[in-house]
Amino acid sequence: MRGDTADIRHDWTHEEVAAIYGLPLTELVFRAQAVHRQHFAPDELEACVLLNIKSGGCPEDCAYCSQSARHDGPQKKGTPMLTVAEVRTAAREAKQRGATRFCMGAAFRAPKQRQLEQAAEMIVAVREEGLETCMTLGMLDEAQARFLKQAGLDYYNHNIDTSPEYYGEIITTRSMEDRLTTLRAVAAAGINICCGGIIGLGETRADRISMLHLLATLPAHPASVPINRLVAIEGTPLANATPPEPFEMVRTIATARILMPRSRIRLAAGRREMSDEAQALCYLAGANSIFLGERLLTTGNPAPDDDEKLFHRLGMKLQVHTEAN
Ligand code: SAM
Ligand code: DTB
Ligand code: SF4
Repeated sequence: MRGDTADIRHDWTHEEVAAIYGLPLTELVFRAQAVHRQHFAPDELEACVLLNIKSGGCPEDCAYCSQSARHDGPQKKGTPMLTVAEVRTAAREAKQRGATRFCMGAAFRAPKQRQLEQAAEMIVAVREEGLETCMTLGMLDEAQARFLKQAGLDYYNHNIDTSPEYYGEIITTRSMEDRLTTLRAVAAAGINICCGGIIGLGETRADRISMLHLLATLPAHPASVPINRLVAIEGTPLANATPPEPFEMVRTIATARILMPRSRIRLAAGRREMSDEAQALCYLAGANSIFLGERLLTTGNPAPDDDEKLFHRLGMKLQVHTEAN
């Protein structure tokens, strides 16, 4: 067992994770909320804003993604990287909107040196605007991770996406081991890890349990754990995937909260497609982070006004300060 407090465990067994996931929903949510309150205020949400700094034309074949050059999705073709000035403007707007973290995504398999240098300039600009920085640029080696750390990067997002068993049905152009290698490089550079997955890819409950088990048995729990609900996109192999049952999202989030008590669990992509009631259950189950703003990377997110109304109805507020701002 490792970790800084007695309730942080890295030795969860598969059976334990399955037993938690399968509890009666009322019991599961109760336990998750009890754990949540030991570490976080129950009425507070972290708000992150996403920006696609390089869209489309990606050589990878992730079956869910609109940006793969291998599918006929809306972002099959690539566009150039944004300028630092464009990124700064978007970060300023995000800050005004109440976000504390700015997450920049690029449709890369792995960044080239010139692209890393541009990313470094963006990190500096976003920090100057008073926001935490997060990037997701595909695979990194240790030298690349150290370079981003030196530029001031706070978080790196790299998801495992699904279970090791189901992974090959979703992505064939890079392996789960490749992903774990990048996560090790990011951790070695001292960058906080943001790592989660997607629900609704056609996986089974056993796959969801296995994905959670892998996340919770990493050498350190990811500081942020995004749980995405598949946004089904026309032209991708998963365009007609059956939407996940809302309670499976709730169970996944509650189990993540119990397994990784100090991590920020993010109700990530897919909120626009969820009812207010389903979202509220996710917050009750321990989700305490969201993407704010009308855009994700290539798809829509709830309108900020609608979010404000919902959070008001639920009596929830956005987190105001972080260490970085
Ligand atoms: N290209 C980089 C990579 O994949 O590592 C970074 C960007 S990629 C879009 C980041 C993550 O967003 C994916 O790993 C996946 O978990 C999530 N994602 C992408 N498309 C999605 C979709 N349609 N629905 C839900 N989540 C999605
Ligand atoms: C994550 O876990 N979800 C975000 C972020 N990390 C990069 C991406 C969601 C993308 C949703 C589909 C789209 O907009 O293309
Ligand atoms: Fe490329 Fe990332 Fe989309 Fe996969 S998820 S196709 S790596 S942009």
